[in-house]
This record gives sequence, C-alpha cells and structure tokens, in this order.
Amino acid sequence: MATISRPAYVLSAILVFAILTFILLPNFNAEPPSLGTQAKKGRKEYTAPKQNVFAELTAKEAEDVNEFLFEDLAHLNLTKTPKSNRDNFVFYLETLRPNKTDALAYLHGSSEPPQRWAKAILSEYRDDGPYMAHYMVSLPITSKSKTLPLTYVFNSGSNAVRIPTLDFDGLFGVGQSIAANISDITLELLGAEINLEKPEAPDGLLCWPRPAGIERGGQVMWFQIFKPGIASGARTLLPQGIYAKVDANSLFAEEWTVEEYYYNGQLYDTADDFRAAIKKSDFVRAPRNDDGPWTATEDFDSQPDGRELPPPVSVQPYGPRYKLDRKQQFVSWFGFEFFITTAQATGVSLFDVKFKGERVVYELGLQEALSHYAGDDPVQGGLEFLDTFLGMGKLMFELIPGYDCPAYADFLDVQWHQLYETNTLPNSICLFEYTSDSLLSRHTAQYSVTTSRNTYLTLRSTSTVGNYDYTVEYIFYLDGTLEVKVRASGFIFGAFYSANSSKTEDLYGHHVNEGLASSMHDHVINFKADMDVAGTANDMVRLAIEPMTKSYPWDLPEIKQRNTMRLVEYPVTEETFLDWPRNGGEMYIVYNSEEKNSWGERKGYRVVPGTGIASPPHLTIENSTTLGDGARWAEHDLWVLRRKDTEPRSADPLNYFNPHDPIIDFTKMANHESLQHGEEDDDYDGDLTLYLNVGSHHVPHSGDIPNTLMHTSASSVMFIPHNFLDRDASRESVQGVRLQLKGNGASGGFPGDIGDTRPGGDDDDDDNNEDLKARLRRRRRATALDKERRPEAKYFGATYEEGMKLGVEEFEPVLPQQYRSYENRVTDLGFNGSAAGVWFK
Ligand SMILES: *[C@@H]1O[C@H](CO)[C@@H](O)[C@H](O)[C@H]1NC(C)=O
Ligand SMILES: *[C@@H]1O[C@H](CO)[C@@H](O)[C@H](O)[C@H]1NC(C)=O
Ligand SMILES: *[C@@H]1O[C@H](CO)[C@@H](O)[C@H](O)[C@H]1NC(C)=O
Ligand SMILES: *[C@@H]1O[C@H](CO)[C@@H](O)[C@H](O)[C@H]1NC(C)=O
Ligand SMILES: *[C@@H]1O[C@H](CO)[C@@H](O)[C@H](O)[C@H]1NC(C)=O
Ligand SMILES: *[C@@H]1O[C@H](CO)[C@@H](O)[C@H](O)[C@H]1NC(C)=O
Ligand SMILES: [Cu+2]
Repeated sequence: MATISRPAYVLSAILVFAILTFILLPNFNAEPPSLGTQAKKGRKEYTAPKQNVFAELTAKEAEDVNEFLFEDLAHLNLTKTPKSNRDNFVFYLETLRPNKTDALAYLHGSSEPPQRWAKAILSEYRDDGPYMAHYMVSLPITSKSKTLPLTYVFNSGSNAVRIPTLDFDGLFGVGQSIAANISDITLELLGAEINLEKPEAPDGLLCWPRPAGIERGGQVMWFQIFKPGIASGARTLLPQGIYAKVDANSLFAEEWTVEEYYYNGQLYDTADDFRAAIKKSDFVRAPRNDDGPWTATEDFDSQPDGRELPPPVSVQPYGPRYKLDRKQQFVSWFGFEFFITTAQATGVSLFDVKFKGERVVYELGLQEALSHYAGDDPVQGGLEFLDTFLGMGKLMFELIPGYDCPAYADFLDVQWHQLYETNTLPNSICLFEYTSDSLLSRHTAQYSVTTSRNTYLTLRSTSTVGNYDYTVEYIFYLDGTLEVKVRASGFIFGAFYSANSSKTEDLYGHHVNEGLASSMHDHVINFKADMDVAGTANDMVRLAIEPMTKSYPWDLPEIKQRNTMRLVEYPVTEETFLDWPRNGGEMYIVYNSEEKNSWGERKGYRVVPGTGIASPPHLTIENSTTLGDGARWAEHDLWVLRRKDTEPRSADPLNYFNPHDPIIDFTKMANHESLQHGEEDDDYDGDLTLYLNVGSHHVPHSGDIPNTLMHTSASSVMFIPHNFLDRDASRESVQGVRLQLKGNGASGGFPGDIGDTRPGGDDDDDDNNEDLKARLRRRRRATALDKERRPEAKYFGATYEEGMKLGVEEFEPVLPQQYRSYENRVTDLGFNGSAAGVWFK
C-alpha cells in the first residue's frame, strides 16, 4: 500500500485499490528455455507469406517515437521524469493498426505494406487539469515524419479525456487516515488496527475506496476496511464490514471529510456516534471475517486414494503440425492461417483469419471485460470494473509450461511500451495442438467401424486483473470452426456478511464463510468479430426454426393438416442487437452476398453460443447507474454493425473516467444504420462487424472458496462453417482409423466397393478412371482380406511408431528453471500504470 502523501484531486469514477507489488521481470535477453520435445528443436524455419502489418511496435520504433515527440511537440515541454500529472509526458506508445482497406490491399493484393503509424498517449496538463491525449505518428521516423491528433478512432469528437486527479496517492492516504482515526473501533470489532509503518502487515488493515464514485457535482466515495490476507492475496475475501462515506469534492485530499460510517445495517453520522453505539448493551456485533486456512489456495497435505499418482498428460513426440513464424507472429495449420498481435489494454487479437484460402474473419479480439456487482452494502452495491482500464494485455503474465499449456506448447513473449521503457512479458502466449478425449466423428457399419480424432489448435493467454485470472483462448477445429473462449479463476470479490436477518443479503448471494457472503455479479466480456465470410460483402440473417401447420397433397385424404416445422429466413437489414434465441430457435448466419458453394448455397458462417456453462450472458442490470453509456454493448448478446475505419473498437479503457460522456460511446455506433448494400445512393459495401459477449452470471457459492473454478466459469462463442465449402473439410486433414471387420459383401467394404463388380477393370489407362482403379484395388484387397477372415486396421493420417524416446520433462517440465519471471507486476486493482497514468510519490 502506498504511504500517505500529498493531496490529490479526485473526481468521478475512481477506482483504486492498490497495493502494488513492484515489478519485475528478469533477464529478457535470455534464450527461451527449451520446452517440449527434441522434435520441436529440429523444426524447420517457416516464413509467413506476408509481413504482420498489425504487429506491436518494436523497442526501437518506440524509442524513435519517444525521441521524435520531444522535438515535434516541443511546445508541450515533455519530460522524461514527470513528478506529477502537472508535467507533460509520453505515457505509452503502441501500434495504431492500419485501416482495413489499406491492409487488405497489401495482404490480398499487390500493394506495398500500408503506412505504419504509432499511437502515442500523452499525459498533458491543460488549464482545467490533466488529460490523456492521443496522437498518431508516422513510421519510420524520418525528417518527413509527422504527429497528428488522433481523433478519428473516437466518437466523442475529441482526442483527449480529462483525468480526474493529479496524483492518485492521496486516495490511499485518506483510506489510511480513516482507518487510523477509528483504530479503537477496529480493535474492538475486528481485533486489528492499521499499521501505518507496514500497511501490508498481515495483522494490519487496509482501507480502499470502491472504484466507482457517486456523482454529486463532484465526487463522493465509499471506503471499506479490509484485512490484507496472509499468503495468496486473498484480500477481496476479507472485507471487514466497516465503511466510511467520504466527501471528496475538494482539490486537496487533506480536506476530504468523512460524512458517515456504516456497520451491520446501521449508519452513524460521526465516529463518536459509532463509538457510543458500541458501548450500548443492545449493540449487535457482526461475526468477524478473519483470514485463516480457509483462504489457502492449495492443500499440500491431504492424501486421498489416488493422489500419490500424477494424472495422465498429453505429449507430442514428433513435434507440432502447425507452422509458426515467430517474427511475424503468423500461424498456418490445416487450412487455417492468421496473424497474431497484442495491445496493452486488450491482449491478444487475431487478424486476417483464413480457412482454405478464403478469409473468414478479418479481426477477432477482446474489447473490454466488465464485471458488475450488486449488494446491500455501500461497496458491493455499486462495484463495477472495466478491466481494459487496468490492462488485459499489460497483465498477461508468464504461463506455466505443463500446467497452463501442455509442456510441448510454443510460448511467445509480449512487449509493451510505457514511460520510455519497453516491458517484456516472457512466455505469455502459448500455441499448441491438443487431441480431445472425444471424437470428431465415428460411424459403425455392418462390417466396419471408423473414428476420427478431434485435434484442435489453441492460442491461449491469461490476464491477471486484481483478484481474477482470465484465460482467453482462440481455438481452431479441423472442419473450419473457430471458437473464442474465456474462463475465469481466482478470488471472488466477496461481501461482508453481517448476519443481520432483516438485511437483504440473500437477495445478492450466499453465505460462504463465517463473515463472508458471496456477491452476485455479471461478467460480460466483449469481443469484436469483423466477419469477412469469403470476402467483405456479407449479409446477416436469422434463420428461424418455426412450427407450422400445413396441408400436403400426399397426406390426403387421411390427414388434412399436418403439424410440423420449417425454416424461415429473416434478413438483418439495419444495425441492431440480437439476443441468443430461446430454445436455440434461430441460427444467426453471416452469408457472403455473392459467393456460393457447388450446390448453389450461399457460403456462410454461423455464429453460435459455444461450449461452457450456458449461453453467454449479457448484463442483467438495465441502464446501470454506475456505467452510464460507458459499456452499452454489455446489454445484449450480439451486435451487428457496419464496419468502419472510424469505429475500430466498441470501447476505450478511458471510458472508465467519464461513463456518462465516454470517448467511445457504443450507442453512437449501434445506431440503426442500414445494412443493405448495392443501393444507388449509398456506397456501403456490405462489410459487417459483429460485437459479441461471453462471460457468466456469477453467483458464487461455497465451491468458489477459495477460488472460482475455470471449468464452471467457461463460456464461448463459436463460428461454424455453414455451407462454406461443399462438404466437411476435416476429412482431408483428420487422423483416425477404420477397422475393416469383414471385407466383402453388399455393404461395409472400403469406400467405393459397393456395386462395383467390374472384374479386372483396372487395365483401362484412362486418367479419368484413376478413382475407379483405386476403388477396384481396394476391393481386391478387401476380398483377399475376407478370405483370411482377419480384420484390417487402416489409418488415415500418420500414426505413432515404435522407438520413441520421451524425457520426463515431456510430462513434467523442470520448474521453476523453465520459468523466467521472478516477480509479477500484479496489482490489487491499483491505479498505477492503468490507462489513467501512473502515481508519483
Ligand atoms: C519546461 O520544463 C522544464 C523542466 O521540466 C521547466 O524547468 C520549465 O519551466 C518548463 N517550461 C515550461 C514553459 O513549461
Ligand atoms: C483511416 O481512415 C480514416 C477515415 O477515412 C482516416 O481519417 C484515417 O486517417 C485513416 N487512418 C490511417 C492510419 O490511414
Ligand atoms: C483523522 O483525524 C484527524 C485529526 O482529527 C483529522 O484531521 C483528519 O481529517 C481525519 N481523517 C479523516 C479521513 O477523516
Ligand atoms: C439490521 O439491518 C436493518 C436494515 O438493513 C436495520 O434496520 C437494523 O437495525 C439492523 N439490525 C441490527 C441489529 O443492527
Ligand atoms: C433503460 O433506458 C431505456 C431507454 O431510455 C428505457 O426504455 C428503459 O425503460 C430503461 N430501463 C430501466 C430499467 O430503467
Ligand atoms: C508506478 O509505476 C511506475 C512506472 O512503472 C513505477 O516507476 C512506480 O514505481 C510505480 N509506483 C508504485 C507506487 O508502485
Ligand atoms: Cu466472478
């Protein structure tokens, strides 16, 4: 926790909690440790067909831009060593991704790569306070480079957002002062007092404000006392039930005053009123919420039957089947091809995702991760987080080989640039193939049985935002299906349980420990999917499955009317939301406007709730009091919009600060524009962008203690080929086996046998008859087989052979030697380095 320090001026929507463990990540220049198999080491170099025009800035580019800005924006008098937000400085740099038309002209045409631009976010002090201001700088830096205000990606009309404070430290000072001023009360009710010397001491107390403020011309904030937690940072399980409401309208934190206190369902105007009440005989104490073994994230000691053996794991003795260009971050796997890139706010995105040579999705990436709580206390009642504000990309820490991802996975480093430094997150994205325990297909016939393995490709990262670890993955299947999936784990943000039967805690969760209630909340995590199904000109339709009553001539005279069902197509003609239909009664399909498959059906991809606990959710709360217009995308499942270069994202991290007038207001994007194209008076080309949500309605129960589990928190959306090709694409790439049980006869031979009785037909040399000849060869073999009356196993795709050598590290990587980080820059939802800037001591 920060020490008490100078005043801070704080306005609306303030987050904070902090306790920052200082960094950092070691020795980035070290060779990545060798992971996985020998086979992987001997892999051939692979070069992407095109360069990655979406790639994050290199360290050199960032350095050049920093230098250039000092000259080009000399009037701002930028400093490398800011002392507060009164100084102007370059806060962070990242790639400004090229406009789609320019990128496509290069990727799918013969143009040169598009002009590369950096996006620079400066902390700028203006007359009415500090701002975060956005600029674009052309690359590479030469005498011709220029800096322009970056406004076109926002819809507020401005390139800047006012930051409500000069220095966030003041907040923490106030929290400490609150706790210190009522030490006698905290000792009496909680058995602890704040330790100003060592704020993180396990027997001390912490006091933070709830992130969202209450608007009242300025700022009112509720603070709550927490215990720090002993081992794993369990503090969000340790709210203490004493709250203080602070009038934070003054510029100077020293002038902030406590307006009232709240404990166990009672409000007290002053600390003395609170003291007096405690002394009365009718004072009712709530149970204490103390740390203890119950918050421990591991049980190292229990030995139930079976724990003496490790579980089965997956190995990859012959190396991967995908091709990876690490430099360009390009992947190719059984018809799928895509570029990977990252950003500090949003983590991993994919670009130009193709299947069998045709584009399916131009861009797929996280936009924002919202969690919104409800509760009958002043903190949980208004708690809400927008996690890109803290940095879903910046907080992507190193993955543990053998656990986060198979030991044989490829691991990629991520870089980001802030305050004139390049930070590297080692091994924070992994890529691997995995074979599911369940099949992709199987079929039993009279004399044969055939099975195909479901092997898929996963690209995974984990973002640790305060109490939660979010695992984000993109999964590719052999049939052309693409899935985006999010899982959450970690400590819930619990509510203090006051055991006051007349309070309404049961409305918001369950009692999960002596002094702790769970606190219901919605996780709504937004992704952009710029669909380009076989090209940019697309149509969205709802294909409904509807009951109907109809009379058929062939039914007469017995049946006059038959109750049955049918398909009805409803085109989506204007920008709108769609919610997942009840009973799965509609299919949402993106069709190409012209391209058809061989059967005359439009080439399409279906968008569908995927695997996980249930249909992905949208926000239950309507017109959220705290969110304003800051995250309207959360209110429905799926949105269909026109794609525009001026609307590249559904949200900006700085929406946190002015939710009632955000720099990206989604309502201005989803504004019912027509999606019809090819019309005379409109040059709209039919390019669609979808925004969709995953997440969960999280009602934590006793099984969320100590941590929420990934398997029950998972949710996903899938993109499934729908008449995209002429038949299932997985047949040509899948690995499996057919067992021929008995070769001859009317059915059940190898494909092509049936009805093909021409004897010796393979002496015909006509090339067109190659297929027939192959069938006959198979048939003769099958006949021979039949005579011997032995089943035959025939494999498609390669198989394992004898003589493999596997080291123990294929099963159990040598940890911690293979782990490069020695400290993680996890925050307890702290402001430092958030989109709002850094603290200055
Ligand atoms: C520019 O910055 C320097 C050093 O930070 C400071 O001494 C000087 O007063 C500043 N000038 C202006 C015009 O802000
Ligand atoms: C992208 O397109 C917008 C709108 O046409 C334009 O204002 C902007 O300058 C373009 N950006 C780049 C990087 O070319
Ligand atoms: C704590 O008490 C001191 C001394 O009375 C007072 O000046 C200060 O404002 C109090 N702090 C808060 C946050 O109320
Ligand atoms: C319990 O809470 C209710 C309102 O939430 C309050 O009126 C009542 O006084 C509380 N009871 C005690 C014993 O604090
Ligand atoms: C939310 O706002 C919309 C539009 O103003 C309104 O129609 C709806 O009734 C509101 N819902 C609630 C619960 O306030
Ligand atoms: C905040 O972040 C900056 C930049 O990374 C760092 O230098 C500073 O020490 C951090 N402050 C705290 C209180 O952790
Ligand atoms: Cu949750």
